[in-house]
Amino acid sequence: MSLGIPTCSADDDPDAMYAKLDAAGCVVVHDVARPDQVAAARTELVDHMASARVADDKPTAFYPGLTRRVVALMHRSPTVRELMMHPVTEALGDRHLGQNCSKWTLNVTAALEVGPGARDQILHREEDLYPYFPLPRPNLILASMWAMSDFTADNGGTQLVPGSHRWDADRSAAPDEVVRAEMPAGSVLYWLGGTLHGAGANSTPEDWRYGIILTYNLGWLRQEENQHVSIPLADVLALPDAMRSRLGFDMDYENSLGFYDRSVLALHPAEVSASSS
Ligand SMILES: O=C(O)CCC(=O)C(=O)O
Repeated sequence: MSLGIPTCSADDDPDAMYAKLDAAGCVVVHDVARPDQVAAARTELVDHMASARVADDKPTAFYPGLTRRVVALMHRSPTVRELMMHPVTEALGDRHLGQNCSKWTLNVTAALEVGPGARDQILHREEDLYPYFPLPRPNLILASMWAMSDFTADNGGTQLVPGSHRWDADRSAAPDEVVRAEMPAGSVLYWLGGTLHGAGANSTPEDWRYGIILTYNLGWLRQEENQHVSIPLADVLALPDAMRSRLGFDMDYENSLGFYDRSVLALHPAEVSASSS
C-alpha cells in the first residue's frame, strides 16, 4: 500500500517541509511558481518544444514514445534560470545536499511533455548515475518537477514510490506502492535521488502534461548535463555570482575542487587565440 505523497505550501516552515520530504522521499509544494512565471517560461520555450522530436514508441526505451523533451534550459529560458534558485529549492537543497558537501550544483534541466497515449516510464532512481555507492545511497541528488500544466493521475502525473529512498537494492515496487503526483500548475514536486519514480502514462485523449525538471547534486560529483557547455560563456559571465556558482562555475572552497584562473574564464574569444599562441 502506498504511503502517499505529503503536501505543503510554499510558505510553510522549511524544516517541516524537509521533514516531510525526508520521511516520504517526496513532497508536493503548492503555489511555488507564480502564474506569470509559468506563462513566461512556457513562452520562452514554446518554439523549442514545437520543434522537439516526439519520441518513437519503443517498449523498452528509457524515454517512452509520445513524449518530448528540451534540455539546456539555463540558456533557453531566463525565467527557468530564476526558478532554478527559488527559496524553497534553496532551503531543501541546503538541508538535503548540504549534509554532504560545502557547495551543491545544478545537475539536469529539461522541459518534458507527456502526450496522449504515452506509457508509464520505467521506474528509476536519479542516483543510479552513481552506481558505485550501494543502496540505500548517501544523499547525492535532490530533484524537482515544476508543473507548467496541471498534473493528474490520468495525464502523465509523475509516478513515485514513497519510502523507496530507504530500500535495499533487492526490493522492487509492488503496483499498489506506486502513486501518481497530482498537482495544479505552479506547484513543484520535490523528490530525493534515491526515490523510485518515472513519468506517468497519459490516457487522456488530448491533454499534453507539461513539466520542467531541475535536479541538483553534490558539488563534488560530475553533473549529468554538462552545464559548462549548455550555456554560452558570455551569458555565464553576466550571471550573478550565486547563480554562476550553482551552475558549477566555481570552486568548492573546502577542498579546492574545480579551481580555475578567473582571468582565463573572462577572456574574450578574440583574445583566446592570442593568449594560447
Ligand atoms: O516526466 C516525469 O514525470 C519524470 C521524468 C523522469 O523521471 C526522467 O525523465 O528521468
